[in-house]
Amino acid sequence: MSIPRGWAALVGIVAAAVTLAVAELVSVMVGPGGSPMVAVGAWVIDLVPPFVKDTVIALFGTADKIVLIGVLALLVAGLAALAGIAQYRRPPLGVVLLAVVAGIGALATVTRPDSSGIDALPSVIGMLAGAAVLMLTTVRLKAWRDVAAPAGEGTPVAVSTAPSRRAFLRMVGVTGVAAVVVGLGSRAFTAATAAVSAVRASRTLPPPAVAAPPVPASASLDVPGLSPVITPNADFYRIDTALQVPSVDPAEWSLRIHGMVEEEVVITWAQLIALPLEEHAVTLSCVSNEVGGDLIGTAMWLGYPLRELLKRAMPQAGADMVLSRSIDGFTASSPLEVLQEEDRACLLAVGMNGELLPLDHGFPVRMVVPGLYGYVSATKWVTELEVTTYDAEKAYWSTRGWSERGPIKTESRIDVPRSGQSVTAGTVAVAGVAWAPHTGVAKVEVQIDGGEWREARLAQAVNTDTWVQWVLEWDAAAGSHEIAVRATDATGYTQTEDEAAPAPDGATGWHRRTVSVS
Ligand SMILES: Nc1nc2c(c(=O)[nH]1)N[C@H]1C(S)=C(S)[C@@H](COP(=O)(O)O)O[C@H]1N2
Ligand SMILES: [Mo]
Repeated sequence: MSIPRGWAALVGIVAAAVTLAVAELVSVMVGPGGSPMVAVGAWVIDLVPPFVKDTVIALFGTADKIVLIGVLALLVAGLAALAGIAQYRRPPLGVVLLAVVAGIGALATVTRPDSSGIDALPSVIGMLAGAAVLMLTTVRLKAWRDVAAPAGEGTPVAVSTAPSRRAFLRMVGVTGVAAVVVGLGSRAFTAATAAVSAVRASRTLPPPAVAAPPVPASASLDVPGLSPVITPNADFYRIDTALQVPSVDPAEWSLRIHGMVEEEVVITWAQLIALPLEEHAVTLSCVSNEVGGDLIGTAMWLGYPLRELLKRAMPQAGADMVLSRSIDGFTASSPLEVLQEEDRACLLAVGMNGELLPLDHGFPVRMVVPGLYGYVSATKWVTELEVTTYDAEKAYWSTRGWSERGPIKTESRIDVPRSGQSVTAGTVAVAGVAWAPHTGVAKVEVQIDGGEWREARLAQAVNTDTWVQWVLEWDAAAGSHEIAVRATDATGYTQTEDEAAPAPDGATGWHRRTVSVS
């Protein structure tokens, strides 16, 4: 008895299903641009000549995309069957074929507009998983064949093929079912994100009742390579514990304020955006930011002051903390008195730089607190504020060794010249940003090769809650030079030279950079 070729083809199809499923799973994490299926589909749509497109649309109407997916699926299944047979007959030919097809998927993902290199990751990881399945299952198939029709003379009368057949079928069945479950599950996840993206796109940002003054031109120094005063949303750092960005429909969103309050307050999206919203520029920083790091950005936030909501709830005596909770379970502990300060723009924010919050920055609603690191204040996808005490509750990162309170430390960073950049002797602009959120930067000084500290020129601060740009014209001579920077804030505190790691409450030290001038 010989093993029908159909089994080898099935092995190929299961391996391809695993490849696609794993690729979908990984693209849940790296972003929808990583799905090879979607990217190849889009690629084909771009590539086919218009008359083919028109014919397909004429024939199938709005089902054209389903037809496209169907044709692609048949094509992939055919190639996969071929790969299975090739791997069975002439290993590693099947794996090579699989790699080529997955390679096309990877190429399609990275050549899409606004894609990045990381978009190839799902295809590559999917390919590795598929190749492993292809090789291992082919080995099982051969084990079954060898028992069924052993090489050499004679007919095996007493050898049962059942165990090796069962082992093979089990492997094919389990991996096949797993691939379908994981693949469909991942797609559903991605589809939920797509649905909320569509909801977001269909809504407009409510106008501010209290608009921020326009960012003055004098807040921006004209130095190439310097971080812009307002960080575009697309460039804004993102930090959270969410493997998949939560999909929260604003129509279903509400915030509940409870705990040590006289009056429990529940507010819906419609109620929130009907309130007089305020606009305020705030620099947000991550406590994990290393000296010189880029986990910091500044945006124009639009939201309603938390202090006003807390006034409605009327916190009880003895409460000293607000534990904000995200829909995904993340929590942050902010000092109650900070959120109640009359002159601090602690916002329940819905807008970021003139747009509704992007999904990964907390859509529909997040917190923004000037002067506090994000982990103790900037809860995204926030749904709950519990008024409580530091004694009673610990927030997410505080149970993992980070400080319970996290005021942002005064720091400064050199943006240009960049590390390793070759600089021509003569006048060189040394420039960067400095921040002391909710305090304000008073002075920035630059030191070259351990010499005198020289005062940099500060741009105008947008407000005391934002970082400020600085520049120093440096007459650079040939050779290697070390540049250091330090800021002094409005309280008169000058950044310490002592280097501390980010844990438990923020890095310290002077940012230094070595540049070679020729
Ligand atoms: N739901 C939720 N909110 C969160 C976090 C998180 O992990 N989950 N991380 C916090 C941390 S550590 C930081 S630094 C800021 C980052 O906000 P951003 O991603 O918009 O820059 O979000 C805060 N809010
Ligand atoms: Mo953070």
